[in-house]
Amino acid sequence: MSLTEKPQETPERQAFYDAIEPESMRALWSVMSGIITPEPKSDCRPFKWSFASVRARLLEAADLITAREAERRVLILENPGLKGTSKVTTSLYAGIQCVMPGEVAPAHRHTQSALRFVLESSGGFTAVAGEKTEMAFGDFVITPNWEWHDHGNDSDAPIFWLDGLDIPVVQFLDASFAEGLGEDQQEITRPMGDSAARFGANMLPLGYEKAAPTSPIFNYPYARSREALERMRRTEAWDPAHGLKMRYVNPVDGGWAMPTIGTCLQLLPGGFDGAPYRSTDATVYVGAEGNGRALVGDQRIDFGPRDVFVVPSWHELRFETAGDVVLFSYSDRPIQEKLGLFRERRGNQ
Ligand code: GTQ
Repeated sequence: MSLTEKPQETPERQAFYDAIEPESMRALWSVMSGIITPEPKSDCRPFKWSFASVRARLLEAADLITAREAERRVLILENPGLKGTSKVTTSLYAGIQCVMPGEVAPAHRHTQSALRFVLESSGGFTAVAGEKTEMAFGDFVITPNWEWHDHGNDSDAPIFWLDGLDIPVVQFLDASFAEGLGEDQQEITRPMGDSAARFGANMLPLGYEKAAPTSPIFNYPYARSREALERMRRTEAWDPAHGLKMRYVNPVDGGWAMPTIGTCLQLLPGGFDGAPYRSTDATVYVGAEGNGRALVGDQRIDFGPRDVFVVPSWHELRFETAGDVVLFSYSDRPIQEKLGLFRERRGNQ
């Protein structure tokens, strides 16, 4: 028997399939080539959302509903190959959230983990587990699963950020729990900057023991990450496919910052003509600085700052740039690594 070819159908075989169907049975050989494929086969498509379009739609939405009534005023970035599923890739969710001046998105918690990548802010904040943090452009902010979180905007301009959540993973596992606090904002029990001081200074409180799978740092400020890339470029240790690509780490164990979502920041220098690369983790990219081009399979994606685009699993990806480009990205790589499923390939075989 071959994994790639289905045995010939005959009227007798079809009659047999029809007979066992009401008995909740299915012949493996009639479906095997569709469920055990020689290479990843996904409905997820390469696609780009321009920030300008989503931003304009969010401002329209702001006339229709408050953040409080909506709970979260978010436009989901739904992959056109996965219509009706609220997924950006098979395993992950993306949305762009808007909080208008003076608004709050009320406190709630859920078993889904969330990341924020701040796209536009002149004074937004989020509170997570009793601590508030300011959200500035390019900051990567984490909401670990089951922690209370609420968002607000003290400034006089709307704020926008990208939400990345593991909603499809939790849905797949039938492990969703959620509840509201019943109040707009949770009680603040720790001063701003507390977790950055404890865990973000290349030190840990003596005797600290890992208590959760998520990094205890919940804001990785853009200024620090960007500075690291700028200093690294002087060594010119460019990766042919990724330029300079750094992953955000959990300082407690050196692993990914989140258990289900891997996050990275990368710098591509001006004039980059990247080598082809593919991997099994479908990836969501967000422009932070500069304009560039991603060649994904046979598609060409021109992107600029704050645009969001998707590279599906096992699609060849190549980057080209004119000037410097900085990209934030996230994928389900930590899950695939834990399960021994992650694969990558360089070159264009
Ligand atoms: O900010 O808590 O985009 O609960 C989707 C679900 C954002 C949030 C989303 C959420 C949130």
